[in-house]
Amino acid sequence: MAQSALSKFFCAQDSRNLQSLYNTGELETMILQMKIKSDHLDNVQLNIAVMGDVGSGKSTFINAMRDLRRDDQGAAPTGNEETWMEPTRYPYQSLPNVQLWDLPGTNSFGFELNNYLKQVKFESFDFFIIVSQARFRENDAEIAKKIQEQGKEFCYIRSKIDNDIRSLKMQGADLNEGWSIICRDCIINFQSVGVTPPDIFLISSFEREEHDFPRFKSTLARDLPNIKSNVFSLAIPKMMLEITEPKRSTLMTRVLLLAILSGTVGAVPVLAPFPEPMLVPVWYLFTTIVITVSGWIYLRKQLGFSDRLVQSLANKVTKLSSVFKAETNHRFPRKISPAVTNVLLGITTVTCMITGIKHGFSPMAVSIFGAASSFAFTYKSLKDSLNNLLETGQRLVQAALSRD
Ligand SMILES: Nc1nc2c(ncn2[C@@H]2O[C@H](COP(=O)(O)OP(=O)(O)OP(=O)(O)O)[C@@H](O)[C@H]2O)c(=O)[nH]1
Ligand SMILES: [Mg+2]
Repeated sequence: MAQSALSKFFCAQDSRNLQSLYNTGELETMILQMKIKSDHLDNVQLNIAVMGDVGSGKSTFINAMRDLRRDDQGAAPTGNEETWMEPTRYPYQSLPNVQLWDLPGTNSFGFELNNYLKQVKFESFDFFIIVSQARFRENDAEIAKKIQEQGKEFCYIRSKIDNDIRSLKMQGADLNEGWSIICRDCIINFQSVGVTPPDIFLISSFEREEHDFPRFKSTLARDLPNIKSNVFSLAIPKMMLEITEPKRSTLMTRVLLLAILSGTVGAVPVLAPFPEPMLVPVWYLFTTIVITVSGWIYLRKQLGFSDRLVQSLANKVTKLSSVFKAETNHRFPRKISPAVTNVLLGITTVTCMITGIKHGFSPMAVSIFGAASSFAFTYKSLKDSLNNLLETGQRLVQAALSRD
């Protein structure tokens, strides 16, 4: 089920289209096309993982969701002796494009959580249902933490509630109060491990019209669009990586060529020594700056990134301007460091050259040093600029497409 982020949301033709818009510098049109998609995610398939300890009632719950009994054709195998070791997919006909995945019990691989998560391809699921019986489990808390770390959502099902009701009745306890205690206990347990408590449902898979079962089904149907758009937002960085990678490679080759050009031009005094040695640093400085700045303008143009773009998008996408400004301000300290490093590198190089000339180093040696420095300076500055522009483009897309 491993699927690229782009192909999950866009058909092959649309993906190619997005890539070609990006390649031709039409970032704005590309963002608007992605925005249209993010508003219409009806056809996107949602993979819901049903997780929980062995025997917690996952398979029976999936059957109940699909209105099947254990012996019906297509029903998930259930029973105390059944332990299903492979994630298995079951379509949920009540909601289009929703697949319920019956996962092996979280304590069924011997059990090392990270190993388990890897085995079941945890990251490929979009939404999670944790099924737990009788009491809150340590594994439930650990899984919940992992889900929230991914920025995804989940709900918590306390299964076999018919058993709890029976024992409450046998003890003569108040059912409503028993109900509240169970919910409160779950909330406290989630909070104690730093997890924001999810929606909690108390259900019996044998009593599908009772307790919280009907509420669970309607909540899932109601929340589906939000879940999908959250999944879309989370996938944006991966999608952008897929879209930008071919162009990034091409531009990196151009950066290397420009750096070689810069180094070669910087080496001119080696081939034809200047009559005035002090002209060597001036020549170095001039050629390096001209080539680097031209390269930077070229990269910006190639990536279709401009202030006009931000303004134009801000007019079309609500709140984009403020979101973008906030993001930019937030990241400013991190972004300034490569620029400062590059300027310092340039100043140090020129100072070294001048000092070298003053101390009688041969103009040839100074020129070779200048040529090597020209190459290094242009390469580093343009590489940093390229990464910077790609990152800014990505944040722009993220800001334009995220939920308000
Ligand atoms: N009383 C009661 N029993 C249930 C309920 N749901 C499941 N069971 C029983 O619990 C046992 C385990 O149920 P399964 O659905 O197979 O549990 P599972 O989580 O899929 O188990 P593994 O696949 O082995 O991890 C079975 O005997 C079910 O009949 C429920 O809501 N109420
Ligand atoms: Mg099972």
